[in-house]
Parts: sequence; structure tokens; C-alpha cells
Amino acid sequence: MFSKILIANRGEIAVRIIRACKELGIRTVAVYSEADIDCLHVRFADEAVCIGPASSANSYLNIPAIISAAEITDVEAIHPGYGFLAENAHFAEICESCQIVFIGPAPYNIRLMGDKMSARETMKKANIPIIPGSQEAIKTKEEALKLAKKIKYPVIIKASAGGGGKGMRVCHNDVRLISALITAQNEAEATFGKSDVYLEKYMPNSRHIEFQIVADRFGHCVHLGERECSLQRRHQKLLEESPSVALDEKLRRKMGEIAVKAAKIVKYQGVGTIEFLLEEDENFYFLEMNTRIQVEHPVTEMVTGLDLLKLQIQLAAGEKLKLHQDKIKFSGHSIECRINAEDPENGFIPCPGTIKTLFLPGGPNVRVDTHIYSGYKIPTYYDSLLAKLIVKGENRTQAIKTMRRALDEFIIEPIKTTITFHKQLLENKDFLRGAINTHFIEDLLAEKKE
Ligand code: MV4
Repeated sequence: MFSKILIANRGEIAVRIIRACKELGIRTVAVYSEADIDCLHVRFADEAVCIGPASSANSYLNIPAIISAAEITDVEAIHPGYGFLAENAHFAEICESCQIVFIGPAPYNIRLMGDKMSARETMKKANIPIIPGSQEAIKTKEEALKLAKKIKYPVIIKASAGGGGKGMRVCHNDVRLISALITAQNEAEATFGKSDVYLEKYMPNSRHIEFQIVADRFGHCVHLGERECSLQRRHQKLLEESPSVALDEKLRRKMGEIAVKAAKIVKYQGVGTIEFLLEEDENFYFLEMNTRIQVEHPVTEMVTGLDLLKLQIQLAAGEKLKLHQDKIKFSGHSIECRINAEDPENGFIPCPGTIKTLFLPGGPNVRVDTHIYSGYKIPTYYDSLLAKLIVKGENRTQAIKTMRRALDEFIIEPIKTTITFHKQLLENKDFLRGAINTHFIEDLLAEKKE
């Protein structure tokens, strides 16, 4: 096992990683920007190194500064968390060349899955169902029109370098497709430095279901069930749960087996996520693979009783995976609400400021993953996630009751947060029935405007 690791991240995930390290007996090094000197990850780590000014580009994305910090403090590994450098194959390669373990999969896996077209091609070759669409980049409007005719409208244009919904465009007819193709290509070039886009049939009434997989370097791989992630606004998840009401034992086994097959095909190592679109008729398709620990990992921890961060670090250190698929027991139902410093009444605009009064909910079956405290000044430079409120119940109904009570206890004053939105969502009839899909939030917010 490692004796010391550096955490190349901030916020709640940096705190979460430090917690796992402490329990594993690993010493920790925090890195921080000039805006983050008063952050809890800096206080909780054994050592801390300032890596630059407030802006992410100059600090948490500053590869030379992070590598220097790792060399000065003599760490054996770097944990990238999520976001920032977590899915940067170039960074993983630099770590490797400096003989520092990157806690994540091989650079080759990050690159293969980061390119959404090559991910599609890989899965197709392995007979894993993919959404009907293009096998190669769409270059001209003629190519786009021909394919749209074949797969029929609506279609969706996606950037190959995108993922997570970035650079996606839904089109319902030829005219829209032609204009969207040009803008999508330009946008992809500007955002990712790569203009490649591809086309898929758009599936409007589907659910976004993702499977957690765990694999060691000896070819052993298991899945830890699914997370229902359909509730997103502008491709930012708001609430996640496990299990999904849409899966029965049989479908869970089938999708889980395919998720494991997908991971094995690319010789994946560590923790990862296979995203699927699940249609109402139980047909499902591979969407993307995420090669990082995800924000919503706690709901899987709550229903499996496992510590995914400890597992991830142990696997990166070369340990054998001791889990067996048949022995993994799922119990109860878990829900996570993302608490952001955003105003739901005002288009979810970020609301930074200083927290004057803070009370975190507690009691049975309640978990809060956060980095905030009374007096914490929310910086404007980073994403607005303040806390993840996670609950567990014997079943979905119980979990919802516990979540309502925990949301009522949560005090973050005077900051506007998504707590108010979640309270309303947890009273929504369709949500309570489990009747959700990827359009749920969009439709809900459109209704409110009327
Ligand atoms: C789709 C889709 C429907 N059809 N692709 C969004 C995140 C990224 N990982 C993939 N995403 C989607 N891809 C096809 N062919 C629906 C989504 C999607 C979504 C779309 C609009 C509004 C909310 C959404 C939430 C989850 C997934």
C-alpha cells in the first residue's frame, strides 16, 4: 500500500479522499489555490502545497505545479478526484513518466473512452448494444442528411470529444440538422480543439442508468449495481438514486453482465461507470464510459456497504479484488440530493457568498459529504456544489421520508441553494411514482414558467 498520496482536487471530494486515506493509514498532501487557503482539505491533510492563483487553469489544472508539489513532498501516487484532471490522459501519462501512480485507469483507457466515437466503435465490436447512428465523424451536410433519413428524426449531434452532454444538439428536421451541424462543429472546435461530431437517433423517453464497475489488474471485474441518473438540468445531475425503480432482478443481471463485459473488453482497471440509456420497453444502449470516481458514488456505497474510495486506492496499489459477484448484497434504497449554491427561482444562477449559519442534518440513515463550515466563503471560481445529502431507507418510500426530514433540518444561511428545489421535487406526484425520464426536469421547469 502507498504510504503517502497527493490529492489533486478541492471541495467535498478532496475531503472524501482524505477520509479514505486516513482509514487506510496513508499520509496525505493537499494542493490548494490562493482562493482556497482556508479550505478544509488543506486543514485535514498532513501537508499542503499552494499551486497557484485562484483560477482553475492556473492551479487545479496546472500540471507542472501539481507534479512539482508531488515531487517536493515525495508522494507515491496522485488521486485526481472528479473534474479537473481526472480524465486527462496526458496528465496520467506524465504521472507515469515521473514514476507517480495515477489513481485511475491506464492513459490508454482514458483516451479510448474520452473519445466518444472510439468508445462507440469499441463497444460495437464487442457486440454491446449502441444507439443507432454514425460509425465515423460526420463531415458534410450530405452525410448528415443521408444518415438522418436512414435512422429517422429526431436525431442528436454529439461532439466526439464531449461527453456528459457537452456540445449536444437535438434536431427534428433537415433544415435544423444542416444549421446545427455547422454550429456543433464550430462549438466542438472552440471547446475541445477537435471539431469531430457524430450523429445518433435521439431517444426522448429513456432513462439514464449507470452501472458502477470495479476491476483489478488481474482481469477480475464485478459490478455494484446501478444508479438512476435521469434527473439532470443542463446535463448537471440534481438527484440520483440506487436502485432504479425501472430495473428488476433479471434486467439488473443482464445490464450488469454487459457493463462488466464492456469493462473487460478494454482491460479496465479500477473503478469506473458504464452509462446506458434505458428505453421504456427495456431495450438499453451503451452511452459512455466514465473513467473516474463519480460525484454520485455514495448511493452505491449506501446500498452495498462498500467504501469505493478505499477500493479505488487499494486497486491502484495493485491489490487483488476480493469481491465476488454472487456475494455482493444490495440492501435498501439510497437517494442523493446535490446541494448547490444556486438560485432555483432564478434559472439556477450561482449564488456565492459567505455562510453565516450552518447546520448539517443528521440522525439515522443520513450522510452529508461536504467541505463547508460556518464562516466559509464560497469562491466564484469553481463549481457550485456545496454538499451532497445522502440518505438510506429500507425502501424508496422510507428513503424519501428521511430525505424530506433531512432537507428540512439543513440550514445554510444566507445562501440561496437547491434545497428548496429538492423539497418541491420530493412532493412531485410523478417523482413519487418513480415515473421519471431524461426529460423530467426540463418539463417540470417549463411547466413552472407557464
Ligand atoms: C442521449 C439522450 C437521448 N438520446 N443520447 C446526456 C448526458 C450524456 N452522457 C448523454 N446524454 C443523453 N444522450 C441519445 N441518443 C439523452 C441524454 C440525456 C439527457 C438529454 C436531455 C436532457 C436530460 C438528459 C439526462 C440524461 C441523459
